[in-house]
Formats: sequence, C-alpha cells, structure tokens
Amino acid sequence: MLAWLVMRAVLADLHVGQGSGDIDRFISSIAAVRRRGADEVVFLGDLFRALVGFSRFWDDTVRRGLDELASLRRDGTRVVLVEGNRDFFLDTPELDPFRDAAGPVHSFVAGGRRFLLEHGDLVNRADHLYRFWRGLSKSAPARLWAQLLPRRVAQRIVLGTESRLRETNFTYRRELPIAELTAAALQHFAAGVDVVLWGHFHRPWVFEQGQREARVVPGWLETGAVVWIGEDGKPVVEAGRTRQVVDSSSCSWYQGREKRAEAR
Ligand SMILES: [Mn+2]
Repeated sequence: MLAWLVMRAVLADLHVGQGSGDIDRFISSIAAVRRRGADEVVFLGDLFRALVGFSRFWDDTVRRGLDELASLRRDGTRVVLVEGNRDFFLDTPELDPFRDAAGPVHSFVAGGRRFLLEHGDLVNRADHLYRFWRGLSKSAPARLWAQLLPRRVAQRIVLGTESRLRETNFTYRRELPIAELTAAALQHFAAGVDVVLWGHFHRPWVFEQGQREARVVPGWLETGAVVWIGEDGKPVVEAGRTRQVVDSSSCSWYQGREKRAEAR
C-alpha cells in the first residue's frame, strides 16, 4: 500500500447501542465506507454506548458491532480506535481481533500535512470533576476490578458511568468551549500539527490559522457523518443522512439541542 494513495474514513461519537436499531444503521454505514474503499477507518471515540476491553461486558449489540470491525480487517482495512470517554481498556488481548491500533491519539501524514486525532474530552481543562472521574475509571485498580467483580456488579458500574458523566462533563458540553478549543488547537499547531480532528462535542466547529486547521467532527449519532481524508490531505465531511426524507428524530429542532446534549 503506497502511503500517498491511502484513503481514510473518520467516524466520531456513534454511541451504538444507545438508540433502538442503531446497530443496523451502523452496519449499513460501514458497508458504505467499505464500498468507497477506505484503507483505514478511524473511530474517533465513543463507538458504542460503552466499550470495555473485557468481553464479559459485551452485549449482543457490541458483539455485532465488533464483528463488523473484524470483517473490515479481513478485507484488509485498518481499524483504529481512538479512546473516548465511553471507552475503557481498549488495549486488551480480547479486542485484538477487532482493531489494529487503539490509544488516546492517532496521527498520520496525508498530502504532506501532519494530522493529529484525539477524542477531545480533555480539551476542557476546567472540568475538574470529569477529569477526576476519568482518571479513576481508567486506572489500574479499575482495570483489575473490571476483571474480578461479578459480571452484574461490573456492568452496573459501567452503566453508572453514564449518569456520573452527565453530572460532570455533561454540563460543560451544552455549549462548545470555544476558548479551550482554540487554545488546544494553537498548542497543537505550535507543536507542528497541521490538522487537528476532535470528536466528543458532536457539533461541527472549524478553526483555521493559515494552512492549519482544527475541526470538531460532527457526531455520527446525529448526522451519520463520515470524514474522508484522501491523498490531498484535505478532510471532507460527508453527512450520511442527507438523502433521508423523514427524520426519525423523536424531538423537534427546538427541543433537539437539549435532547442531544443529554445523549452525550
Ligand atoms: Mn464523548
């Protein structure tokens, strides 16, 4: 595979398993990505409602979703998992069949531009309660508990994570933290990064400085969006649901903003 011919697809914040039937939407979205011939698919965090690296936590939806990743890999597509706030212990051997790489950050060069991809849940540095919870839930003792606790107790803790996150980071995500995003972008630019991609905030945002750019990728959950990065190194955002005539959303646009905020 020649480096300058690599086609990448980036999907952020899918939360598969959160809504009914979203696994089928995910499978058709992946089929479309496959048809377009992606060489690498990057999930920019929060692929599932929650993903823990130990199979005792996986329900049918997670298993079906992971099977899609395995199938992509069998076709020769690289699968990269960037760790989101709903992702825990993505480096376990149990996940080996489903991803080529996992970690808090992914980087590559396309079109001569240096890309840096991270979930973005640490961008808002003022969110101390969330940062504390994150450190705790992803720590070595938590990893051990996840393996040792009775399955039902462990699952209850994972589900409890959601309500805990709502109490902490949730309130900070109603509006985009523009100042923090801009500061983080400038910091990455200063370190030599040309293109920064974040997920987490679900709402698209772009900041440009000369030839450099930082973007929040729209949440797949709301938009079905896929970002394509080809040989020219210019990210192109494609909404996956533009042809859908009837919006299946259960709330109006007016209510939608708050409802969507809660869904994160
Ligand atoms: Mn997130």
